[in-house]
Amino acid sequence: MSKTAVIFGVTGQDGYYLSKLLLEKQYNVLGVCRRTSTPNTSRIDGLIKYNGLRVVQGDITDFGSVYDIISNHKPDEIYNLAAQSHVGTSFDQPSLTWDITAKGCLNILEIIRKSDHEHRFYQASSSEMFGDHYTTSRSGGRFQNEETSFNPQSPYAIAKLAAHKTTQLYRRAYGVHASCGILFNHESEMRGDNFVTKKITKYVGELCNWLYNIHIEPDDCTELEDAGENIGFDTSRFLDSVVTYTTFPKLKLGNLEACRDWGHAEDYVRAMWLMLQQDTPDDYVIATGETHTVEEFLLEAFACKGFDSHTRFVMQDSSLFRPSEVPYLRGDYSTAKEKLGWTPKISFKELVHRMVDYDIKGCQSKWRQFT
Ligand code: NDP
Ligand code: GDR
Repeated sequence: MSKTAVIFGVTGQDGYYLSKLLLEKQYNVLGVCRRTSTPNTSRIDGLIKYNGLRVVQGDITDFGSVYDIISNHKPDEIYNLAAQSHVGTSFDQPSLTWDITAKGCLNILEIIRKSDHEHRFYQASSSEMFGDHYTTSRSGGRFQNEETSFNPQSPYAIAKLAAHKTTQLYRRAYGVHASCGILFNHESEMRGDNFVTKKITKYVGELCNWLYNIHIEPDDCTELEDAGENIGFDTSRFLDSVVTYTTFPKLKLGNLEACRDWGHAEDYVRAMWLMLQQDTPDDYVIATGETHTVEEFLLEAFACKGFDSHTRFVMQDSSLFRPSEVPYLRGDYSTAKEKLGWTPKISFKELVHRMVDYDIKGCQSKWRQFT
């Protein structure tokens, strides 16, 4: 008989990839969506229409709706991906972040504890919980693994750590089959627009379409001038028209020095599922073992479309720096490799190229409207 899984946070990036994976494995998948005034299901509309994903309305901060969903559907597996997941936003909305990201997890666990059905539970923990802590190897390399201590640096990370500790407590004290995936940054074509990787790849996508539209090849950007917040292009060499000067807005970013361990979400949801297939619940670091600065991500995204430099397209904006930052993340996923047989398949370079290609295609229809 098919298993039933409930996914909180089904409308997000990971919700899309996890639903797809579980549907391929013949699960009955029920996704929980919160009520919004405009539809929030754009990522999963195809899965609903063609692949049998069912959705139900509910909000993780509302105990009653979470209770109804779990007791009515008696899922074998429950994945908690729901969160206010933007670290920068958590500094502006700490209370909301706490309610969703910490209290929401407690709501689910409390219902599982009182249920007479056996549910396996996955909690989406985060490498942000390490904050500025890391372990140093004998050779001097820095990394984080399951033994590294936590020192959260944002309201988001504090809420995630509370949820992580609560999940461990319910496992230890009440015997709940609950596992935490301590996932490092993972991105994809489906990444939310305000995370740094997507901001960059979307910008490259728009820029390429714009340049093609005025007949300039990316590697022929010799006409560029710096004009404050815009890049000026003298198009007289390319266009016959009288109007020969035009501008394109620069990409505004914050800290470019932070190091992140970036993988692809498709690989990471596989690890979530594997955790719930183990007889004994546990916590696992999921990462690639490589780290790159934000600037390196920028370089790769521009270089893959033939730009020899990104610097003239980018300006730093002080409002995008965070009050406190996580400087360095590089995960050691040896435990997951040994116990789950998990390794990442998609490289940093492939990740960046896939995102840029997707965003170039995505912007084409937008530019067609104007041509
Ligand atoms: P997203 O921000 O893309 O998705 C978050 C999901 O949570 C959305 O479906 C959102 O719904 C839902 N949600 C927010 N508030 C509520 C609420 N009150 N009730 C019900 N659902 C709610 O995140 P990702 O998919 O990238 O990440 C999935 C999880 O993994 C998150 O918990 C995140 O914190 C964590 N994580 C992510 C990492 C990453 O690099 N991506 C790394 C480590 C951990 P809506 O669409 O309506 O906003
Ligand atoms: P992060 O991801 O905070 O690591 O959290 P994000 O992409 O937001 O930031 C990564 C790094 O880039 C720097 N940065 C910027 N970030 C954003 N969003 N926008 C900018 O303009 C910008 N400029 C520079 C940031 O300061 C940071 O150092 C992600 C989320 O998915 C969390 O939910 C998850 O838990 C962690 O990854 C692991």
